[in-house]
Amino acid sequence: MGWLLSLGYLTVVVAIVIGTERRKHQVQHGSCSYTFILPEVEQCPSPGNFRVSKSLQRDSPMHPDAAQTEKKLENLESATENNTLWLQKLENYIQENLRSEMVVEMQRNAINTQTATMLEIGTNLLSQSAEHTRKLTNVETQVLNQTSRLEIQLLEYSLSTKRLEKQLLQQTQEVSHLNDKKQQRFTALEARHSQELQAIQQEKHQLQELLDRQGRTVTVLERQLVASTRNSTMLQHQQATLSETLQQLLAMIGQCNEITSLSKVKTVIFRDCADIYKYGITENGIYNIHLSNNTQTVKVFCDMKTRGGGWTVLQHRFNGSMDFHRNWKDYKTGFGDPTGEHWLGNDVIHLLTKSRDYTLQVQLEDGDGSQAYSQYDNFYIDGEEKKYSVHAEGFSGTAGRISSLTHSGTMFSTKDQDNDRCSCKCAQMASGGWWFEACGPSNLNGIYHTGISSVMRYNGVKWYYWKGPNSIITKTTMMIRPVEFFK
Ligand SMILES: *[C@@H]1O[C@H](CO)[C@@H](O)[C@H](O)[C@H]1NC(C)=O
Ligand SMILES: *[C@@H]1O[C@H](CO)[C@@H](O)[C@H](O)[C@H]1NC(C)=O
Ligand SMILES: *[C@@H]1O[C@H](CO)[C@@H](O)[C@H](O)[C@H]1NC(C)=O
Ligand SMILES: *[C@@H]1O[C@H](CO)[C@@H](O)[C@H](O)[C@H]1NC(C)=O
Ligand SMILES: CC(=O)N[C@H]1CO[C@H](CO)[C@@H](O)[C@@H]1O
Repeated sequence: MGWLLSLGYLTVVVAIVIGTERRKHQVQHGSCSYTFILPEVEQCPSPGNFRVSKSLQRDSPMHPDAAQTEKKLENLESATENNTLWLQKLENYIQENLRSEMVVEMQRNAINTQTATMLEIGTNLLSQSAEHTRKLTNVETQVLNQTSRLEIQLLEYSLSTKRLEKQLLQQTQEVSHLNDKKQQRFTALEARHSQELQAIQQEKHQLQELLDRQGRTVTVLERQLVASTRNSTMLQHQQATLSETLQQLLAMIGQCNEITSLSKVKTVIFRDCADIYKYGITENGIYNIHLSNNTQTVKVFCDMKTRGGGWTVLQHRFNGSMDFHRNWKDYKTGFGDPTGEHWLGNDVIHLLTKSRDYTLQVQLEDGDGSQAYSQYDNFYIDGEEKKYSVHAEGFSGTAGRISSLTHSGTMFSTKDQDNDRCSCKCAQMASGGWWFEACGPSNLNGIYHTGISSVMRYNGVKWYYWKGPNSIITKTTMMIRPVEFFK
């Protein structure tokens, strides 16, 4: 197609050339050049208003000189026709020549275009390759960048690992340091501990020694204490003997005053508290008395204040500290201390009341603090062979209008000797030792109860006709005084 187009273009060029330059025309085609000299229309004689157009000539009206001119015109026409023909021939020739030339040219053009395209392609390829190289270089730079970055990172990593290694080293060093310190401290501690242990052991030894010493001193002290108590008892004995001698001296003085004769001096023997009182001792306390036909002395409590004084106490209770639920032998010999709660003893009471006529007084106090007494003008008890049978006459007093003491002749009973008139064992039921009948309205040796209660206690301290069976008696005293005390 391109080939046909270029051919067309050439023809047109030739036509224009022909149209503009008639006289001389040169056509250059490749190495050949063609020069044409063309006939000129202007040299021909012009018949006035001549028009180029043949048709116009033909249409114009005929002139007298027209024959000649017509001839000229016909010549011209033929010449023109010849020229034209010639031109046509020429043209044809040229065209033929041209055609072959054109073919070559076309081929050349084609080659040229091919080379151009090839060049274009080459340039394209070159540009593409340049692009590729650019891209490649980009990629390369990127890769390089990445590698460098990686290298940097690697460097950083190595740096950090180095730092870590350093830290590790430092830490291990510190640890080893610490371990060393610990060991040192341990050893120091161990040493201190051992020292402390030794010190403690030494202290222990010292303490043990101290303890031993203290024990020794304690034993020594104990021995001394025993000795001193012995000394004190000895002193008490001495005091007692001294007081006795004092009493004797006092009695002697009294006798001296009475008799005013020193020749009749004899040792005075006190039979009871009344004797002592009569000799001028009017203070309550413990005194020794001598029983008749007996060298033995008996310690008694003397009440020198109550109703004239001179009372020898047989029984006394006031706080329940002494156990009165005892056997026959205890009641026979007596128990307790004359300063506290006690029973003087049936044998002593028998010996006393057999040697003189005695009045018995029973003093009572209850939980409310109210006091009362019962008195028996004549009182004595038999010996053990008659089971210490009681004999009491001449009742009076404030502790009941009826005597609470059992009938005369009632025998004494304890938990181990049942001498009552009951099928039961009163001493075991009512407790204590007493003159139980069956079992009787009194028992001053019963269980010592405290507190106020409406519950009847059969085994309690009892003096029935004073306040009935429910009264709690908190203080009891049985004491005797010779009948002729005030005579
Ligand atoms: C590597 O690439 C980063 C962006 O990805 C850029 O900021 C940096 O400057 C580049 N480094 C080099 C050395 O080209
Ligand atoms: C006991 O008394 C005797 C003398 O009777 C005396 O030598 C001794 O030192 C006394 N002992 C004490 C511990 O007082
Ligand atoms: C003391 O003994 C005499 C005879 O030695 C005797 O007659 C008297 O009854 C006795 N007195 C008493 C209390 O036993
Ligand atoms: C009872 O009295 C005696 C003598 O005063 C005393 O030793 C004892 O501690 C008293 N007991 C009670 C329980 O109050
Ligand atoms: C005017 C002109 O030159 N005419 C010629 C045209 O060509 C023929 C033959 O070739 C000639 O005979 C004419 O004279």
